[in-house]
Amino acid sequence: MPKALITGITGQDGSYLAEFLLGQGYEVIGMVRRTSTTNFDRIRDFQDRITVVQGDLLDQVSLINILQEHRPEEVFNLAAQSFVPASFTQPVLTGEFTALGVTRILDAVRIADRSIRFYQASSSEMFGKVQEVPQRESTPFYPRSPYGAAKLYGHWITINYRESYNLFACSGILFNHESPRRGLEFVTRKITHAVARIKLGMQEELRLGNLDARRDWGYAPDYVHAMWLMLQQDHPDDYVVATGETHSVREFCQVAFDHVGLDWEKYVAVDPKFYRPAEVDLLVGDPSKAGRVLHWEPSVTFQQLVRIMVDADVAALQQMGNHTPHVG
Ligand code: NAP
Ligand code: F7E
Repeated sequence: MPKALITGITGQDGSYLAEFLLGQGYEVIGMVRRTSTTNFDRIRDFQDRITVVQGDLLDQVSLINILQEHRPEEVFNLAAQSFVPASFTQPVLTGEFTALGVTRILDAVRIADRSIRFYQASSSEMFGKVQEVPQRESTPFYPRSPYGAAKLYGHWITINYRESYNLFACSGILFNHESPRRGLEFVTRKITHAVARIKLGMQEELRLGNLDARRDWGYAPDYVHAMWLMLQQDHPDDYVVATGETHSVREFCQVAFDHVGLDWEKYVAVDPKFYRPAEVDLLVGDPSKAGRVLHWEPSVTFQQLVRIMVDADVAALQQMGNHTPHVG
């Protein structure tokens, strides 16, 4: 039975990846950081089928100990401070988690077992102020946030450890991917959750920032499959994973409100509070290398994604009644 360690297993991608690996017959070790209350909502359904271990990207000793004790063959480094606005208010902490954290775990791999196959969760945010459209593996980077800069460090240190120590280390440059498990503060889930609340009479207005921003939005379960495929190849490499389509935040609102029979313009208000000090205006990826080498392709269209998320939020709210948080 192959064994994999997932850092960030309590996050959106970690939970989907764990389910996927269990389906492939893996033994799954999930690293969680210690907190005073547990935050296992996304992994509750299969928690009894995985091994949860405590560790933190800030604490290298914990990383070395986990690798030495559990001896995984594959490590998926998904843990990070992943919310771009928080990276402007906590830039140093974001650098510790999202940039130096990658070195800590790569070095733990180097010390514990150099035969481990390693996946690093890189991001389209590294393209930032885009230098080419669409963005591909060879496109020059120009990050526009402390998060993007931290991810770029993580990307290059992964390549450096591959070249310096011959590690099987891959970097997946993933464009935005969403699902009903997306955190409530990210724009897609903020919209679909608000649409459901408005439809059910629990909320009257949705306040958003820049409606003109364009993103290449895919479906998270498709993207964790691509992560796994990268580690099954003969050689380690870096891949863009994207749909190749771009849509604005405004279009996302339109499709989401339309789906429940509402006119988005009556409910959405622009609030400059949600503008960023520097914005990424346009992202659209070219996933042709992932298609050619990994035989990967997205299975869910933009319209389907929006509807999946709205339907899930409506169903969850109907089930939970009025006890859900309102995200401002
Ligand atoms: P997410 O939902 O924000 O999950 C992040 C995970 O990291 C959580 O499990 C969190 O634990 C954990 N974490 C944070 N700081 C940690 C630390 N110091 N030590 C250990 N664990 C820590 O993110 P996601 O959307 O699943 O994304 C997964 C990865 O892909 C992230 O690295 C993200 O930056 C990257 N990425 C995401 C996208 C996307 O569109 N989703 C695109 C490109 C790249 P808690 O539950 O304790 O907070
Ligand atoms: O913003 C605009 C905002 O926070 C998308 C992370 O997973 O994907 C994600 O980063 C766009 C931005 O995601 C609101 O200005 C408008 O242009 O959903 P987001 P992100 O910043 O693209 C990348 C690939 C990652 O790697 C990251 O970890 O939407 N926007 N109004 C808003 N965004 C938010 N959050 N809230 C608003 O009210």
